[in-house]
Amino acid sequence: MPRYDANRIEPKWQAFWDQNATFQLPDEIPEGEKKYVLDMFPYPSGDGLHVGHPEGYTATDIVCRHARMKGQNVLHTMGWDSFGLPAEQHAIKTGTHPRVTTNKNIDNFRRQLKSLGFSYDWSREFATTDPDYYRWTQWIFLQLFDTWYDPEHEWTGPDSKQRIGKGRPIAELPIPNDVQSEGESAVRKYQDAHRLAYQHEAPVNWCPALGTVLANEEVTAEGRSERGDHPVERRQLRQWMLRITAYAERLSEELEDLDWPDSVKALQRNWIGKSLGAEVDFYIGSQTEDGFTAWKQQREQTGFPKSPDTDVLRVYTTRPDTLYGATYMVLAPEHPAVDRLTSKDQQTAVEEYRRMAGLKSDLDRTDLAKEKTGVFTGSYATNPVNGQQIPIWIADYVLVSYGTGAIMAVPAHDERDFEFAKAFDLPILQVVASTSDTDSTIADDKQLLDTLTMNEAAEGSVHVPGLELDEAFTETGYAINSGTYDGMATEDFKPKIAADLQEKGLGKEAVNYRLRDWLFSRQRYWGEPFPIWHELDADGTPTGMVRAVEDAELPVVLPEMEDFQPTGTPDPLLSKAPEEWLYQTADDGVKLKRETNSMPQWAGSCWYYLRFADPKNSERFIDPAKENYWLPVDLYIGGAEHAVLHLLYSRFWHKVLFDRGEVTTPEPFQKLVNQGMILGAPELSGFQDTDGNWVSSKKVRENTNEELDATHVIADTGEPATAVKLEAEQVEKKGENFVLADDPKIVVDSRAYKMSKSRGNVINPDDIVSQYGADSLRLYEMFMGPLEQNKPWSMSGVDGVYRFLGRAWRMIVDERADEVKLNASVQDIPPNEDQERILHKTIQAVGEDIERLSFNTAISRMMEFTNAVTAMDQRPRAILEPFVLLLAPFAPHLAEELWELFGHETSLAYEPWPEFDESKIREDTVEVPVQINGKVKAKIQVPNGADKTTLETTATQDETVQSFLDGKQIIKIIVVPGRLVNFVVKG
Ligand code: ANZ
Repeated sequence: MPRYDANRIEPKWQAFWDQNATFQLPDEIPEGEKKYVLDMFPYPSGDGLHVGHPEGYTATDIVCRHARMKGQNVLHTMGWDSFGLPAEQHAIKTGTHPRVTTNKNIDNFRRQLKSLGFSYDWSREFATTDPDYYRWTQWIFLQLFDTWYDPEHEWTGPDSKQRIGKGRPIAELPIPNDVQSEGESAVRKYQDAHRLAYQHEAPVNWCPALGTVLANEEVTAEGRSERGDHPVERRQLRQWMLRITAYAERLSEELEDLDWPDSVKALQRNWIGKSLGAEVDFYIGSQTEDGFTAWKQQREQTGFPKSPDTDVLRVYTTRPDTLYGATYMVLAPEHPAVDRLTSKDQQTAVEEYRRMAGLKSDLDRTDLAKEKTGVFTGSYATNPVNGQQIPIWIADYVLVSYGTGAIMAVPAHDERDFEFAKAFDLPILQVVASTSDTDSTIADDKQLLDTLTMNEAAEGSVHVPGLELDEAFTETGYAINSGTYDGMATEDFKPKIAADLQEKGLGKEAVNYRLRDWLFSRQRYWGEPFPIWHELDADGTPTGMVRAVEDAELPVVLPEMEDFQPTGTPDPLLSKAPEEWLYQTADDGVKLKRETNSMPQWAGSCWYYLRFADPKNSERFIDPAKENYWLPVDLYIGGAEHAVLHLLYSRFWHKVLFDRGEVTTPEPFQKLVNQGMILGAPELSGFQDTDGNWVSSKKVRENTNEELDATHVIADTGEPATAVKLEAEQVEKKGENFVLADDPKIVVDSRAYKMSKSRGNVINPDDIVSQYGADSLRLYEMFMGPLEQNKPWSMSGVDGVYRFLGRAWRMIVDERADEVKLNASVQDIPPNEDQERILHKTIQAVGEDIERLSFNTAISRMMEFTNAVTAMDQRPRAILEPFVLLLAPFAPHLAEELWELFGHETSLAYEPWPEFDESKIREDTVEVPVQINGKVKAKIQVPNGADKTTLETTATQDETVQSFLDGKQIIKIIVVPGRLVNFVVKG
């Protein structure tokens, strides 16, 4: 029986596309227009494909299939982001090499993706774990290593037109004379300190129980490991860092011209966190009036130095207008001046505090809700504007990595400072008021400032009467208690004081970015080895000097290892590698040891889109001509979870390559779309026991074949389960939740949630393919709703599109015949006007909808077509064939099968997309209302597009109209073609 049988049709066409290499691009650059459509390539996890993957992948597949039919050259391919933690964790548990696990998972992903009929050029497939690929990841790292950043350097873009300004990366670093004169080793140190890839002692998350260092993403908000929930400590370790901050300005500003969702642009800008303010120096030299005066005089001469001398603390503030309200200073516990400033009697307290702070993450430290902690250093600084001496504290709410690592604290106007001042009884001085009416200000500043004697402040015993603010006043307003600036509006005061400070050499305007340099080291085996040697002295001790692995020696292939157990120290796993891998002697006789850190998983995904355009090139990471033709990516679709890091990191690498003249576009991804999340079906959300554990309904049902009762135990929790069949009368709605009527202890949650194994609401695409077919899965995922929206899965929805495909099949195929043949109503006759109209309307709508990525509406239009044509006894082939072409991007297997049935011998993949004819869409006749003195009295039928005369004659001759005109005098006839005829009459 030739019913619609996806399981017969789909493997047949998948084999056909494979054998005929239907979607394979030639290696050479084609002629004509290009379209580069990219999916975010997956991490091949052991769980296999998730229904979220085919959502974006179907969308891009439709765009690609449509573009090919429109005659464009389409680059569309797939690969694997296959380094990563899970394969390594599996290796630790089972001893299986991560490569084995990874390859197995890749095979499974490839099989699953092929079963969905995506039109990838599979000849371009690669994995980030292939040495042929990571050879170039290492090469790009060396470009970063070989590029210097000097904030003083004027720079012009590689196209020599694009003026990029100061502080841009340079390939040749000018070496200052004094460095040069110190000899080669000083020069090398100077260079190392200016590289885009540099080494730095940075705090890492060290997890003793797992014996490994964790990435920030692997640490929970509670400061424990995501895996296993073990405590995580902060440790200082030598790390590779990438100087992404050198690109902060461009990464923020150059988002402007991209066709990306506003929300993603906002997230990126926010992450980069550009803020405008000022740097100000507070004097910490001899705390006498003479000392301070001398310092100020000297500054008037020298101006504001590039880097602060040891007699000052430099702060970064976004509110220089609050300078008069600074009542104490705070240094980050790690600030280099702390040792110098700590007085003898405060030493123990300071040391203890620094140790404690080192154990906390930045997130913990800056959490507003956390109780403020800190210690007085025993020293004082002088406020440059008023000579006031204020105590210097250390506290962990100030981060060493932001601004200058030191702040002037203005408790009256900053919430964190306010809480801190309250906790330690430090003075609070209001310097901004909401009104310019200075009479209403509360304090006499003279009297107030007099109360701030050093000792009292240090003891925290100063109470300022009349100034009991309940909370920090963080808004802008007008200056008070600010000397000659009193009464100035904040907006005017900020630039004014910055300029005044600059003139006196005490401060200057400054920009800051929240973005931090990118910590690029991991301590794992399953990552790209760094192409770096450490030089050793005769005893085998590292000298601190590094050198790049020679180009000819790339790739640095991962050593073969069998033991994947963590070292148990913060030493990377690669330090267990065989000696022959680890050590070498250079041509110049220097003993070398390999870098044993590995790169983070982000590295491989930073540039894969470039390699897809030239995946087999063994000479270069990409042929410049191919880069020039294919880049940038025209459409990039993927999950919103990559809105910040992946996109930011790849933009950064791309810009470095651009600056080095290796690529020709400043941005990699022109248009970006985030697909919405597919949530679990509400009916699969499952059950929650009174402890809040989720128990999937599937699990509950699977556990027993019979109806559950109190004697059965819920699989995951061991709790007894009462009857849990989801019958409407058994559940009661309680707020957002439903509870089982006969056992309110079990909550039935009917909302749609993100699919997760623990909730048991995961749908496996394989099951849908075997039950309904890939075309149904594809169509359903596109029909669920707008691409960008989150939407819940529904089995009945799948059933609905499956029935539509069955109808489309029956519209063309004779289901009652013994073999597959055309339906008798399919005839070689010319279509009538109605039939042409519906065809052309569908062509127009589907084409426009695909361009707008509005796939759900396109599918509706095809459903309408199918319903209309199925009702016809005679179905001209001339409207069915184009319909099959419209359906092809969405349900390609079914479309190919029908196309073949129509007698075509080649694939429809490159068949021209049907053209729609505007004239065919127009209805032939239209109905036009006829008014007598503005009231509709009749309707007339006129040919579409009829002119004024025709309308007027037809109306005048219409019987009904004549009956109204009878005996009346026509004064005027108003005709609006296509719209109305109005007779103005008298009598
Ligand atoms: C004085 C002041 C007064 C501030 C006031 C704010 C309000 P954004 O906008 O995020 O750039 N700050 C500077 N460096 C810091 C560090 N290393 N750790 C913690 N806080 C730091 O924040 C800039 C403001 O955050 C700066 O402006 C500084 O406090 C604080 F009414 O200076 B402000």
